[in-house]
Amino acid sequence: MRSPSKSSAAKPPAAKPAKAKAEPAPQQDAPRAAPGPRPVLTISSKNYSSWSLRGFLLCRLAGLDVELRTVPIDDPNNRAELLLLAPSVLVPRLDHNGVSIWDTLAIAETLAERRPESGMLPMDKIARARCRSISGEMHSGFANLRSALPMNLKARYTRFQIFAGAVPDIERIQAIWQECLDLYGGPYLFGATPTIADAMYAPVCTRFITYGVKLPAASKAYCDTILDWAPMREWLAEAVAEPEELEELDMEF
Ligand SMILES: N[C@@H](CCC(=O)N[C@@H](CS)C(=O)NCC(=O)O)C(=O)O
Repeated sequence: MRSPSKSSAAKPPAAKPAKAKAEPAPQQDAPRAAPGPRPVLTISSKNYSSWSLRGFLLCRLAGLDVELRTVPIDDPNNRAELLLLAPSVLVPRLDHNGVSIWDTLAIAETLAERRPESGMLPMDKIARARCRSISGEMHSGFANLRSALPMNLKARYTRFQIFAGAVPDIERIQAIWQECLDLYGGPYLFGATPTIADAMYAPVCTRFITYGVKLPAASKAYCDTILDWAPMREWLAEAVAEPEELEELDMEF
């Protein structure tokens, strides 16, 4: 499939691999720690990188004021750079309080552990288990959907022929959303405020819109909620302004 393409953004400053350092347990009556350096979230394209988007939404959910550092991942030199940053050679990666965290689900769990008051995970333990389950399902599944409908925030396709193999993924996702909306009353998957699960499914909402996937009313309303979520609007505005264009986009990205 022909698609817009990504370019080289500015090369990020060389980063030293962060040394893992145990965080001291909080002590009673200890003075408040001075705020550390601003956390950094390494991402790639705002238009194409669904995992970068998820990482960003998770940081916003945790109330973390992150500096975004962009690494264009198509350039072999940047892959070497990225390898220094994250052993998986994948983004997103979060550097926070001297600790590096890569892989989106690990970022989600670490932030929820550090900011339990953020509501990133539902308070109720049954809801929390469901939130973790559907987030895990997104993280490890839906391969056909991800390869057949790659994220491309700028694009709009009308009469897009959806690969038959992706249809069960689309149906399963709609069933997940419907169950959550019925159980917790919306507008987010676990009720009035967004959680990790909404960050995980946000790029699916954009894919449904990009490729004109027909949706039942509840799913459509959920997608509208996600697109109107403040950090999502912030990201979308910047993605649209991103200059780069991909020549070919035939991989999940
Ligand atoms: N399982 C990883 C997936 C991350 C991922 O696939 N990231 C893509 C960008 S969306 C990437 O960094 N690709 C690098 C490359 O293909 O060179 C996570 O959860 O963070």
